[in-house]
Amino acid sequence: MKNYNEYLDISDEVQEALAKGKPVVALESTIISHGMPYPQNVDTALKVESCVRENGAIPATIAIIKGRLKAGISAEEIDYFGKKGLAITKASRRDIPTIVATKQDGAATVATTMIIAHLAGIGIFATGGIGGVHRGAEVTMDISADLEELAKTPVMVICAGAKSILDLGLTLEYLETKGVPVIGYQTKELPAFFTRQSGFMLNTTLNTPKEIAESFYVQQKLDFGSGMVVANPIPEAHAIDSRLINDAINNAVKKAKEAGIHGKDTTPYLLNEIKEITGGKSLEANIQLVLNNAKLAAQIACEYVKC
Ligand code: PSU
Ligand code: MN
Repeated sequence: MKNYNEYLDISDEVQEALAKGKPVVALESTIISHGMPYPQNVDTALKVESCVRENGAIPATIAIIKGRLKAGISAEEIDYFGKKGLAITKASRRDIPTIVATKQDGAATVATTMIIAHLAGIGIFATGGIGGVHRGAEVTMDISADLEELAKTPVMVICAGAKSILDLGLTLEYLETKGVPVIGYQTKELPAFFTRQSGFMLNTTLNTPKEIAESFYVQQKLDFGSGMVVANPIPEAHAIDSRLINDAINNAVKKAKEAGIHGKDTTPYLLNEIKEITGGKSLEANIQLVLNNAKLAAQIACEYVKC
């Protein structure tokens, strides 16, 4: 059996699936603690795991618990993360060494989930939205560590694009510079999380899970070392009217600026503000798009094991 990293614990179920070459899908935990309120966060995380199973793959929710890097956590542990919410440290790459050394808990962002998934030998990961280049980054330099991770860690991230709390144009430019493929799943346009469209056209569109899995396989065989983004638009029935959501986002961004919110608090602050402004509409859309991504990720994982 593979000699895993000394700080890593892989659940029995995930270890067995990996050993047998079964499809596995990684899931993040910051979306649980920082992305949604309790109890919807726990309910969603458990539903997402079920959705992965229903579509033929094994889920591995990823987190840091008492300094251990975990690939595959229990329903009790998901509940613990959901209840503690913002009191858990949001852990990106820079935070991992100290959290592990001091045996703390950490919620895995997209960057950290990619790192732990890769250590565990999991290549496919589903979430809601990735971090990116924030609006005003030309002054604040607020660029999510998620983008740099995509540049250097070979994990595929299936998401609903990115929220327009970010500068989506600059986010795409950054990923292009770093050589990260951004594949539109049955779309020519980058989806903007709550909406199917953003106005930003993509370089690549693929229409089947098989084509996506095969593209990722080639990227691995070429040993590029970088990740891949699969942008999967929110189902039409759950999309939010773009005028409504853009107004909410613009107001939230303005309020964050006035309140002096910065650094890693920015994304959770904006998500909560948008939820308040839309009267919970954004939360329902968020839940639906994560489920939609989990389904596609499981389908891709099922094709990937055949490559
Ligand atoms: N975008 C969302 N929901 C989220 C996040 C991003 O729509 O929950 C979380 C993810 O965990 C992502 C992190 O990795 O926020 C990015 O934070 P930052 O912008 O501080 O890098
Ligand atoms: Mn940031």
